[in-house]
Amino acid sequence: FGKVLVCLIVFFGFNGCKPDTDQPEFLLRTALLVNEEHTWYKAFVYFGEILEERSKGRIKVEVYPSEQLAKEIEAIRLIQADVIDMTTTGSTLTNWFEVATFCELPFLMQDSTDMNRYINGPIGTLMEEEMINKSGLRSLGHFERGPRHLTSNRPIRHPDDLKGLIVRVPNVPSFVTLWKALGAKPTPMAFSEVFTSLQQGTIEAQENPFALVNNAGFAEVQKYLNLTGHVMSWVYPVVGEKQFQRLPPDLQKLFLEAAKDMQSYEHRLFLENEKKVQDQLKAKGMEFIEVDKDAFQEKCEEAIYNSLSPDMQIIYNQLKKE
Ligand code: CS2
Repeated sequence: FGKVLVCLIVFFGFNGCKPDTDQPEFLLRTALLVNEEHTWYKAFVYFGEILEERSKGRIKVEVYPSEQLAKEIEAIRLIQADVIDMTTTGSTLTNWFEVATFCELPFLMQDSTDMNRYINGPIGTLMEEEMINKSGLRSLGHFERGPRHLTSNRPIRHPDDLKGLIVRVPNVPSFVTLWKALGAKPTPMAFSEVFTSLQQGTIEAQENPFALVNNAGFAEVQKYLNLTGHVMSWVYPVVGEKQFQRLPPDLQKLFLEAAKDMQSYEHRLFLENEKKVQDQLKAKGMEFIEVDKDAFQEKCEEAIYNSLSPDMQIIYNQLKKE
């Protein structure tokens, strides 16, 4: 019923009730999981502004924060159903095609140099092809993210401290493998449910980059920021391929150019933000905990490798060798 309601609201609320004169030729609705303060939201708002200006009002973008329009998986499905148009996503796409696992595989990338090599290398090209062919989404570039860290209400310094800890993870298979292998109890859950579930105690921990921990207000319900740095990752801003193909060639060109500018804009904000958000988290009372990273890596590496299909293991070995 929820989904039907979303469709009705989207169709009639934003399309049907407005007088024709208000309607741009192309209205693109974007569902984001972050709130208005996050760099991804700001980047999409900027994208909308430059698109509207450069297309002389032919394209308009609406951006909905905090999973108000749809949770990540639903957003992908609604884009595929041509109900909404854009979102951000990454390794959640593993549910559609396996190679997406490499944009967020635990303990694979070390730094942004590795990341850029992957994105611009054969693996990045393959990912973008699969994205169109298997999930009907077109990549609009990438947003680099800071490393993911574990937050909790008891300090975690070593995998032994994790015993039985209920950790929320996104709907990403490799994350379930990771936390199981480490001795915790991973529970997949949509992002917008995490705050309340932490508050109510149905989950005890979650893991995300500094920026998102801060953005979602987790400092109110989590005391420790354990510096596990277990995953480096990026997300793709994406548009439905069907929706993209509907644009005439002149607007397609303009759209892709504006997307490049959105990526640079977001990257600037991301770099400015990384240090600032750490200070903000400390000011809100979070205690940063040094962890035995090697112990984490050693305990889960084999399980992660074994969870990959033979084809993905070949890619993994190649990436490790580079
Ligand atoms: C987010 C997601 O839900 C979350 O915790 O950080 O963006 C997550 O990274 C997904 O894997 C991206 O597909």
